[in-house]
Amino acid sequence: MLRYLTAGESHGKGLVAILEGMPAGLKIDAGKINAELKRRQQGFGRGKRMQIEKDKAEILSGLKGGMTLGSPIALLIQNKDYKIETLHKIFSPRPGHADLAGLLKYGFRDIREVLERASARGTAATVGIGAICKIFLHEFGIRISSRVLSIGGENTRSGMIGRIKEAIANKDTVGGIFEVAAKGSPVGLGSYVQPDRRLDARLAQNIISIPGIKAVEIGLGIGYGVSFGSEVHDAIYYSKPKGYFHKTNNAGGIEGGISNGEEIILRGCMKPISTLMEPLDSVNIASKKSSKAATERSDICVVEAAGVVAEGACAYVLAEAMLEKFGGDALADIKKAFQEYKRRTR
Ligand code: EPS
Repeated sequence: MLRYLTAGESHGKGLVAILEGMPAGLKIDAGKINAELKRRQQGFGRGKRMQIEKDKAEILSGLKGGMTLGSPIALLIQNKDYKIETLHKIFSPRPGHADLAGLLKYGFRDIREVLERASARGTAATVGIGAICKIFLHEFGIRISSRVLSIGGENTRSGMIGRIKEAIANKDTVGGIFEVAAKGSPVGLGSYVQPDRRLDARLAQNIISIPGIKAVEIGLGIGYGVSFGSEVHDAIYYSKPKGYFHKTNNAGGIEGGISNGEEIILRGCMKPISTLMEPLDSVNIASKKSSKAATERSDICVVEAAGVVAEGACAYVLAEAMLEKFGGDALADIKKAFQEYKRRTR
């Protein structure tokens, strides 16, 4: 089935991703992968690193003449800011980052050795994989988008910009909430028969594994916890031209761990970036004396970029679920199975 691995450090030579299980016969436009990488680099509140990098994916394998071969697709995104061997050591872990737990876990004496791989720089690889999955999903009319819902509790455009400016002025950082929507998913992706086959569980895992994400909700999410059933369950209707349909979508397109044919909607909550230019209390790991946490060049707010990464994660899960349901080694076989299923469920 579909699977992927990534490798790479923030200031290493580059990021690598291998995607295996894409069927043969899919046309890959490298420009589309690079457009997604560019989207990930944007948003008000990004730091200086994004002025250095111009992320571009080199496709190393899996394609001939722009068409997939069914073999593993390997991507390489080179780091312009390659300097891992010469960077200074870090001794004061940042509260909120992987620094201290990672140091103790791996037995390092330099926090640098944790943060190079724990860095959200690695999300560029996820976006590259997600872009290929999006190209696959487009063949079936499935489209994924995202938007920022709020930053620091503000949900108007000027309010959100205001919060980021406030964070910049105070040498602080700020988090927020983004929403991802997938239009055009067929009914029947995922299954209730085992916990690890549930589509909502798989989406949640892939979204919460993006660095900095502390909560995920699907559809009405935690809003269900303050409502009566009669107020929130999506009533079912039928008409000849439409087939079965709902007038509301509190379920966020998933019932019983299965896509129900409505738009799939999920939200992620991103904590404020943990590198603060006015650092919090910490402890020097060499002297064990109190000190302020290390300061590193960083971003102020990356909620918009996190939404782009979450689109990629969502695309990967939906592509995997599509391949499970309609699986085949050639795109033409999958399309045939998909059309047949559409006819049956119409
Ligand atoms: C990032 C690149 C990194 C960070 C950021 C994400 O670059 P540098 O460390 O060289 O500035 O800006 O990662 C973090 C803030 C973090 O805490 O992990 C990127 O490419 O998105």
